[in-house]
Amino acid sequence: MAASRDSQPQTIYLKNYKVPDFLIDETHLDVDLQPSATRVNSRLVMRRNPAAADPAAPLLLSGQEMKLLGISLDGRELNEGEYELSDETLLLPNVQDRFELCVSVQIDPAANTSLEGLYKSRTMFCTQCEAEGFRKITYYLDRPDVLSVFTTRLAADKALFPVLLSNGNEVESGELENGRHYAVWHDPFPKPAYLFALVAGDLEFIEDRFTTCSGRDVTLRIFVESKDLDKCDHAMRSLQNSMRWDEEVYGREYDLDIYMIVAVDDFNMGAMENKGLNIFNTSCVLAKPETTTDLGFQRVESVVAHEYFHNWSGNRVTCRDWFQLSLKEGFTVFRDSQFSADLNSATVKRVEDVSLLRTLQFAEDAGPMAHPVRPASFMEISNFYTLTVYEKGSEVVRMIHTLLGAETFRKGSDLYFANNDGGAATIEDFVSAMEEASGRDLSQFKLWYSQAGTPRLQVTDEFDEDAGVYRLTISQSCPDTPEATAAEKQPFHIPVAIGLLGEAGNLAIHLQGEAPDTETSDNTHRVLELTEAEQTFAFTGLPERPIPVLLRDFSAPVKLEYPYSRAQLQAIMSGDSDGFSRWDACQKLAVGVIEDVMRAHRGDRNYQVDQALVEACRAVLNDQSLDPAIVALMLQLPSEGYLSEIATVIDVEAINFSREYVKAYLAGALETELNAAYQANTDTGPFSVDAAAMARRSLKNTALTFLVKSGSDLYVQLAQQQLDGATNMTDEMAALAAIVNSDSALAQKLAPVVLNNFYRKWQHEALVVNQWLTVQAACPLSDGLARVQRLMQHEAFDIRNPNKVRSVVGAFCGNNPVNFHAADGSGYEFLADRIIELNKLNPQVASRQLTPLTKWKRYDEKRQALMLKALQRVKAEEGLSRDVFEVVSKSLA
Ligand code: B3K
Ligand code: ZN
Repeated sequence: MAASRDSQPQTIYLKNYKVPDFLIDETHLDVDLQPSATRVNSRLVMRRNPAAADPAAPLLLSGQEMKLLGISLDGRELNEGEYELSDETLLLPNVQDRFELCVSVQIDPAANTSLEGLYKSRTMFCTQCEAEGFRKITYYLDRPDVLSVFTTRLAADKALFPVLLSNGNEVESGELENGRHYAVWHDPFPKPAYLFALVAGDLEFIEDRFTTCSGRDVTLRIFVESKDLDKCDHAMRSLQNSMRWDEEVYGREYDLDIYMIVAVDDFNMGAMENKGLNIFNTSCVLAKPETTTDLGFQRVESVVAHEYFHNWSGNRVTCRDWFQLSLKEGFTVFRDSQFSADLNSATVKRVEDVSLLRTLQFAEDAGPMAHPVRPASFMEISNFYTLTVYEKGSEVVRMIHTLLGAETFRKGSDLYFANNDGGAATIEDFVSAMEEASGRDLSQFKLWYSQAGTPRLQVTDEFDEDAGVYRLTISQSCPDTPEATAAEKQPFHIPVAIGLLGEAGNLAIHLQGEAPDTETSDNTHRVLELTEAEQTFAFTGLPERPIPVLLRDFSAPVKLEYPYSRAQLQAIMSGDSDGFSRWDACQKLAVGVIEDVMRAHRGDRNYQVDQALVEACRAVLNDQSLDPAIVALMLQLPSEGYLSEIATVIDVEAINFSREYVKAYLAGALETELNAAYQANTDTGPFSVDAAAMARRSLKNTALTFLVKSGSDLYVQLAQQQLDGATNMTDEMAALAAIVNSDSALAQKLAPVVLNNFYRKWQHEALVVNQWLTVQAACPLSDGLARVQRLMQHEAFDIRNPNKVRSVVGAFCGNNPVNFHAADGSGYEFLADRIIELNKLNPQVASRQLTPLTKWKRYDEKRQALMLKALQRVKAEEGLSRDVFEVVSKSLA
């Protein structure tokens, strides 16, 4: 069981950072694995840090949830009076300047349901140490600025755990008595404890190789349970592609002789970049066409890449302290998004990233947990693995890339890696390398790291026809966030990429007062730099009043307001050269049309769907020059999550009703085109996961979803045919969801049957069953809570498995707004019950699941009261984990 605390958690501040008093040159671990009584003996070669402030400081080690068996200092056993033990620390008041410390502890991995530290996942032992899990394995200086060379000896029962792995290279192995065996691993690269890993299990592996740019041969292994061996090829290819890409684009070569990935079923997040031994959630490694959707394939590719890229941005150069988390996470997300953009469609990737950011990160920025990309304080660091640190952090790096250009950015990243290799760095180190490479002053830009909240840009324009001068005036502001009021915030340095669109296409851009030679090769695209609260940019030589295409490629994570007419949006949709802006114009048009219906719905008036949207969508469907994936994205209406994020007060029912209404209307009006798109994009040949094939499936299934929405039995039957004949999970799942989510009589008659058949067919594939759970938990039809309660009783559900919790609780509370926000508050009470239950088992998952309740201020008064009541009930619970306490108390503050 996870430990609970007696006292209120302390807040930790960035401004109080101090260098460690001690360093650990060598860490020798001897781990004797037993499910309920694992013995960990450590031998630490330590010395005082010459840079420490206090040359006589006592030695304070972190450690929790373990039984101390013995301590010796330089070979002498210490008695109880020579150290002080508390729930979370071990203090040795008197140590020399150099010494060897040996500590022996006993831990209970089988009872560790927090999935942090050493734990059991099904039949295997594995670890998760980031951020502060190592202190559950042994007493240690568990902080990222203490780097040590690790040697790890593992011993376990050979029949049950034939494979024994840790970081680095295996240097020894052999047999022991009683059917046990051992292996010794040595990692030559000094690393912080959060990158330590061990695995023991009955695993098999696929193996391949990679020859690095300097000609070194690296062995690549992916370890899984034998039943999953047929699902590793895509991850292996993704790994090889990542290794090649990082050499080509960032000049980064892999450093060890072996790279291992292990897949485990019970994992709190996607994956972990432990040095040389990545541990992955099965959902982010395993993929084969029959069981995995295209989205699943893409996720595997990007997570494999992300963890691989951490070998440089995270491992070779790590973080000085956890406030710098975005230094490795923001940068690595940026790197993996560049990789995915390069390997697949750049526009599709950009649209997906921006949708996530605008829906979920913007909501985080506007809620009680809002924090800067580099937070100034926290109670529990696990709560700060957020969309802000990851996705907004990536956008901040992207802005530097935009401001500097690819070539200079690369010089900056080379400098950053060279200057900080083998060390623990800060965000300043990163930005100053970029400054040095570019000769630019990024001090104002750094406000992106310290000021929370989503900046708001308001744009007005005027055109002087006689002079041919067009002026754009942009003003910026940033709303209040917990750490600062709007008035306290300073203007950001914001790159605003623009185009100017004329009747016949994009116009040449001449910025007034700028010498012609500063123009870029593409004179129809410019990056304006907004640095003041308000700034005017004048463009000369314009033959006509242009339509401004603002924030192309989403050049900054801001909310931009400009009063576009629907005709202007249509013009951008069909005429601009930036794929992202075309999609964005379509979204804006759809938002306007859905809002029309919402207004009519509230006022009980007749609904009218603006033909502009219908015709725009028709044009998109008929445009043979467009990538089918883009067509699919343009047709998909803005999500309920996004519509909620931009609403003043979130009216869940009106949002759901209006969006569904417009969808059904489009389905009817565009039936012919949708049908044609369905037929034209149905592949009969062999299955492929290349971008073109995925694009066709995406459009085909988008068309199917619309067609089923039209209500005609014909299309429900089409979905059933697709379900029965599918040879891949993308088609199968899309058809299943279309039937389950349709309220037509035929679909509702079919739904229980197809769900049952599906379960019977896939019950032995956990990842497929999770998708089956999600489809049902997220189904917006009435009685959602009853459905979810039934799912929780199903044999396939297990509250100890985070993937199952996300598939049922997460999908219902986060992805099924009409049911979760039921007017009687039953959804809120359900979530509070789950949080209370999970708090004891797995605090990290519990606190993550709380997110929907933290947004209570965004709803009507009745719902606010009910959400508050649920939060207060959680807060009143005895023994709240630090994780849940922090989120719940900040939400109620
Ligand atoms: N670095 C890990 C995240 C660890 C989360 C710990 N609560 C995975 C990643 O971002 O690559
Ligand atoms: Zn990461």
